[in-house]
Amino acid sequence: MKGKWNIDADHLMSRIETLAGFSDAPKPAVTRVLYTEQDLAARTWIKALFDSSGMTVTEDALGNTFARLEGDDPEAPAVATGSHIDAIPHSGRYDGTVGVLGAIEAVRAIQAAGLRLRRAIEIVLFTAEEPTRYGIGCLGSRAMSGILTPDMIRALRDEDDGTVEDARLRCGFTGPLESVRLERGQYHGFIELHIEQGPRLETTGTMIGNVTAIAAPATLHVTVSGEGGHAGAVLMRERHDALVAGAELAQAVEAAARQSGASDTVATVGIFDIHPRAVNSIPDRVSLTVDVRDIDGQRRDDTADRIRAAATDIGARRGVSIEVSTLNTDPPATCGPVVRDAIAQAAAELGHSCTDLVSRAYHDTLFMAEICPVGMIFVPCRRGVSHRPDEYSSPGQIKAGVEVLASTLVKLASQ
Ligand code: HGY
Ligand code: MN
Ligand code: MN
Repeated sequence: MKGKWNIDADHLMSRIETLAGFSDAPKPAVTRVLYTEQDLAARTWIKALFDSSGMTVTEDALGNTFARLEGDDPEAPAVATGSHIDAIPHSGRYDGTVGVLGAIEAVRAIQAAGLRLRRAIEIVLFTAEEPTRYGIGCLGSRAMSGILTPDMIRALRDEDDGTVEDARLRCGFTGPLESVRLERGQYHGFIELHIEQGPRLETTGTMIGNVTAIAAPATLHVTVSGEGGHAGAVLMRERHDALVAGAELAQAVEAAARQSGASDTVATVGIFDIHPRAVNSIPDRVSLTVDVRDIDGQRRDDTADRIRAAATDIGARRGVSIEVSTLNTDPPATCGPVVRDAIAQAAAELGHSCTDLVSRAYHDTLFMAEICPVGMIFVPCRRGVSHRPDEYSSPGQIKAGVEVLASTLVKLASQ
């Protein structure tokens, strides 16, 4: 049944544009990093939207923000939805924001329809889905799941050696870190609306993606230490050049992923820092971060092992020391029937084409899966582009996603 909901797509798109304005990058790019002024200004703006929706708003010790629309049965675990509003440097305006602003619009449509629901609906604005500031993704949901403990949070540092503690308290997010963790069963189910960040929906002409599984990342930190020296004086046969060793390792990262034999295995060197970075000095130290992902945890770990073995071989051959430390190896998540069936029924009732697919990006849903049954609704994005300023999803596509989200929330909140 098409057009069941009265979704104001124009208003939603204008809100996405307003949110994109809270940025440390010139338009059309967006940069919005955890606990920065722009992040806090954006949060304040979102909380005002929550307030004007008549929802009660709470925040936890990391800044995860919860907006609650009460149901008829206060004993029944709520249905949760939400996403993130932080944005990696020089990226787009739809990643995460569609799931937060879309949830607000879905709840508004549900209220406008005058529906009484058994279960409360909670919209969650997760703190720091992106790894930008502290090097680890999904900081807020990872802490909610208990996988990231308070002591592990206290050990995190940003590139200025700043701590989460100092930053969160300065932003007014007080309270013990121990209070962030949510018990299993806290929610009846969690659904995240998100752009696909891949080309599948667009190339198949499908409006809605019903996510089956979420690939999980492992993050390796690599430090290569060589001898450095004068670029003119040290002969080639005497060199222990950290950069060239690091470059060879970067190629080994690509080879390690290709060797898995599965297209679901991906590996990326996203950060490559050089020291002392002087035109006439042989680099004596480089540091790299390696992001390895797969929907199959064992295959991903085997790929990481191949990378470690390559580091040992390169280090021995080139006479440099290579240290590989593991920051995180997260379990992939499976989206269960409780939420997935509701998404499929909602899309069918609304007349939107729908297909099952894997999420190659990770999301807060990955960690919410430790707390309750989860699912994700994907909408197409142009040429699958994301984490770039030209990221785009159309008003019609986002509207369809919000309609399916509204119907899915009603189904789950009525159970
Ligand atoms: O990297 C990711 O998959 C997510 O966009 N943070
Ligand atoms: Mn992202
Ligand atoms: Mn995202």
